[in-house]
Amino acid sequence: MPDTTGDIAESHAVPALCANIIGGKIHSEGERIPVICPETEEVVTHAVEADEETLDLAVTTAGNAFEDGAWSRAPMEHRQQVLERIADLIEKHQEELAWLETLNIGSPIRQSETRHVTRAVLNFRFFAEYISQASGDAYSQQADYLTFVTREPVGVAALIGPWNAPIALTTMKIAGAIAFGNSCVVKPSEISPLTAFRVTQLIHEAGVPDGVVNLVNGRGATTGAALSSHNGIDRLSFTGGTATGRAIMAAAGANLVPVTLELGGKSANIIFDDADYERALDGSLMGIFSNNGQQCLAGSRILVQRSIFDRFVADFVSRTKNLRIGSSFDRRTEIGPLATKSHFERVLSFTDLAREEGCEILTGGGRVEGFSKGYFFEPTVAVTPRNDLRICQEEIFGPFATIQVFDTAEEAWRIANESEFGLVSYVWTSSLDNATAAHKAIKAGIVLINTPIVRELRAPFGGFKESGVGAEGGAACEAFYTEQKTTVIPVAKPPLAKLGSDAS
Ligand code: TXE
Repeated sequence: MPDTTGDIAESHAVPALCANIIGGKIHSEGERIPVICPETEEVVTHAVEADEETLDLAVTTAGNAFEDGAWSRAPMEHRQQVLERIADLIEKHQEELAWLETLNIGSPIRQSETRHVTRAVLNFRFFAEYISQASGDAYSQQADYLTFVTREPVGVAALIGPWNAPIALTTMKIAGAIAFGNSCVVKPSEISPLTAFRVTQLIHEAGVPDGVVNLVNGRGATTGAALSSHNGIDRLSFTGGTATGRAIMAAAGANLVPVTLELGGKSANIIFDDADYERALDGSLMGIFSNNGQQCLAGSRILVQRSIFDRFVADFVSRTKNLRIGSSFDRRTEIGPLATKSHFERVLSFTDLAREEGCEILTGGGRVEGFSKGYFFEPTVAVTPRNDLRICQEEIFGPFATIQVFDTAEEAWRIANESEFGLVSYVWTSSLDNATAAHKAIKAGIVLINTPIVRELRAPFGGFKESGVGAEGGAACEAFYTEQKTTVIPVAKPPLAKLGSDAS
């Protein structure tokens, strides 16, 4: 039986309804979508689906708020203060928001508290600071002319969020969009609307004018599709699966709307025999099992150099068997339930596939015993003979690691790059040659050497290949959420042709 004697997080009120919030007002008419707790399998509340008319109202309201200028033309210092206030409010409600996130998606409460909500606070603080430092360019090389380049907000940003880390990832989009003066329409995943609803309320409480941040709920095929094809939006930022990203980019492209897409991954985690062994082991476990394995940057393909392969596999499996699986509300829990029933079934299907493809499952592969309810999937380790198998090519998005042996650095780079994805790669080595070679050889947007994920908000976060288009981060968001304007002024009176006069 699971042990539930640990430090259980205090419970909080669940919003009676995750309504749409448009122009600062609650809109509760529309189809109800049940919100299910993955641990109890109970419906905890409902989200209200925005139909096409409601969605249209949200986009129009965002556009009007932008034109009105109360936010888009507000002094930078004012926007900065309000962003800081949002961060303060999220911090003040940290326990509540972490609890709601855990209730909604099953992320272990300590991770919700120390990673997800903390990151949401940081997102707003980061952009508050960033906008005060942003600068433009000026060119004076051309005699008699001064040319300067400034940036302006673009208008309405459509922000479509995922369900695996909703508060952390969606607030990155909101903070990035509104910091530069834009309005936005936020659509959280229909699976995980809870924290977006509360954060939108806090954003209003902090003093963002009505209409600047509008929240619409709904399924991807209805509300999401209507939002991405709406001709009133000026930018679209999406985090989610690659297939959905493809559809969204096509829809936005029809209106020439630029997109950023943060999509899936199947990241290699390469361990050389000269690595700091304990740190590599710890980092590899974190890389695949954090957030119940539901993360785009999971180090899901573990590659280990031959001389340490057997030892590493034995230690990795032993630590995996030791992971504390339990209620996500227990602060000691390291693995909680997967977010939804259908996702659980999908992850489970990879167990049969792994066996069919000739992999050896060393631990896990099934439903965790001892729970009468909940989508608990066992942390799983499979040794794979080759990298071209589906098990090594498809994103599983669960606590499911494959381990493969390699001999040389060149072989490791080849395997790492043999993927449609290219989001992240992890490399563990004490050799400077291996580290610099990894930097050059690996085709991924982020290369992490001797560390699990570290999110540097100043730097771009985005994937190569099918892992994405564009990036998020300080300068990347500034470029995406603003338009550049070039202004030319003569500083002398250069001669002009006198067309139509006798002197011409
Ligand atoms: O996500 P979807 P799904 C990966 C992961 C997972 C797979 C599928 O491998 O198993 O994607 O997950 C909205 N127009 N990631 O299907 O569909 C939807 O409502 C507009 C990686 O659950 O991508 C939700 O708000 N919007 C990942 C959002 O897209 C649409 C995070 C994400 O849902 C839409 C999540 C449409 N036609 C899943 N269809 C990451 N990169 O971190 C859906 N949506």
